[in-house]
Amino acid sequence: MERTLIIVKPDAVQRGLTGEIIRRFEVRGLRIIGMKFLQVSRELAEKHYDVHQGKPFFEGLVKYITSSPVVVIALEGTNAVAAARKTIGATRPNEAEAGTIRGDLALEIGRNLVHGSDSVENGQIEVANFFSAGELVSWPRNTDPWIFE
Ligand code: DAT
Ligand code: MG
Repeated sequence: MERTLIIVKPDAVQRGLTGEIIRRFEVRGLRIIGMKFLQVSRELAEKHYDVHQGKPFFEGLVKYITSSPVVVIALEGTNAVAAARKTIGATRPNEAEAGTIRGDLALEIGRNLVHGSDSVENGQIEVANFFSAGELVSWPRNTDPWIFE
């Protein structure tokens, strides 16, 4: 089953949008297998955003993600990566479709509320970066047969 890492970013937590954002993934049908509240360290932020090292926005991005607590969530599901990205919407909130998290709740790229893994491979890697094996719960959800064919 595919896995994706969701980060409810500092702006979302500060704005009281944590529940609203979790709700959207939950009602989509993705299964929560891990969740925790933490302040991201600089070291973990640099690892998570390694692909963006050297870009002009990198320093601001690290400052933003480490500035205040976040909620990290590991989700599982068929097509979990692509489904979560659709639910999140385009990176630039002004280009995100209405109905998506960013399209409904955000305005600017540096305050875009939520992270979702961008490939199946990165989903596995990012979940492992934020969760130890013991923090992930493999559980049969009673609604699974009504959501997964
Ligand atoms: P996404 O978060 O949609 O996966 P990404 O991986 O390309 O987008 O970039 C990670 C974050 O970095 C993104 O959420 C916001 C920030 N970012 C990306 N491109 C940027 C840019 N051109 N200017 C400022 N911030 C940017
Ligand atoms: Mg990305």
